[in-house]
Amino acid sequence: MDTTGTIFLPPGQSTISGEVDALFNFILFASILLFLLVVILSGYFVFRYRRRTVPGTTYGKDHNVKLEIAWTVIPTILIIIVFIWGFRTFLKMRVVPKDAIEIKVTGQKWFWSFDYPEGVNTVNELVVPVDKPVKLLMSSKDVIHSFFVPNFRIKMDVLPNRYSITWFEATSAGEYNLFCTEFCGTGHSEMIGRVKVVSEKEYGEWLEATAIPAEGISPVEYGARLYQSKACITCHSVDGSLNTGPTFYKKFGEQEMMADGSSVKVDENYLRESILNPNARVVAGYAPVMPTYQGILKDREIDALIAFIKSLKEDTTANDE
Ligand code: HEC
Ligand SMILES: [Cu+2]
Repeated sequence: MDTTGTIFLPPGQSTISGEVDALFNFILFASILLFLLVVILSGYFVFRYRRRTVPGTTYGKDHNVKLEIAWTVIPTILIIIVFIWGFRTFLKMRVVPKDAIEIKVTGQKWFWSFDYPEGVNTVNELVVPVDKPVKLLMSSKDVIHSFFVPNFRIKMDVLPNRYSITWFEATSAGEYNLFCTEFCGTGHSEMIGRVKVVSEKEYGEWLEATAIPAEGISPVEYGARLYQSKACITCHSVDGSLNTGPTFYKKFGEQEMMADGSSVKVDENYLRESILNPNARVVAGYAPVMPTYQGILKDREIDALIAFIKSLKEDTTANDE
């Protein structure tokens, strides 16, 4: 159900979003109305029944039964409505449809990775078909994260040592933001991903193309794709510009200064170590914030990334996409 969005959230693009927004707006406007009623009446009464100069003046009324019943019964009815409405929506959000596609979500410092039943793995990019329920089975490798897709109106904590589950069904194709809303550490706010909603046909094609990626393309091209799909791009540039991590431009074969004062020649083994065990040797001038890709990248993928970094020695124009 598409909605135009609320004053706080972007347009709703999932089957549940219309219901969430309607309930949210109901609570918001009922609260505003009651707030105004109480504040305006209080203000009026303070003025109307202020102490007069004539001593000994009293007013005959000290309570009003009808009024008291009204202000007890009306809020009670409102709260019952909110409870029943909210509980029904909550159940819909909790009970995963049987035919849902199941995707494993892993949160870690500081990115998201997704594992598909077909063996495909992506980083910070969740690709799903439109009009199909998708179940997310989520866990964390380190601290608590929180998976939030504003357009779908779903938000769920992602915990270490335990699975949490949420689901959604996207109602229109497009690209939507994915955030981590656990703001208790430095990097959560940088765990920005995308949810790409595509047609069923495109989804099948994408799975196929991603599952057998080395087919028909060179290791350098494959590496260039991984550089994007595995989120290296968020921290490393290929044109020499500064970022969270050092640039890959003209990196290969260089002599690199480490934080401990030693220097290292950038060769294949050093690159491999930097990807799998980034804190073993930290580049001078940078914080040790690179996540380990141990268990995420396969050997073939590491080979391709190294080939890609090597190719940036001479020419970067081919990788500007
Ligand atoms: C969250 C940010 C971040 C992401 C994502 C990231 N890196 Fe890094 N990377 C860093 C930082 C910071 C350093 C420098 C500190 C260090 O050596 O650990 C670094 C260092 C490196 C180095 C050593 C560079 C040098 O100049 O010696 C290589 C190689 C590297 N990363 C490769 C990758 C690859 C390949 C990916 C994607 C699969 C990736 N990184 C993803 C932040 C990141
Ligand atoms: Cu997080």
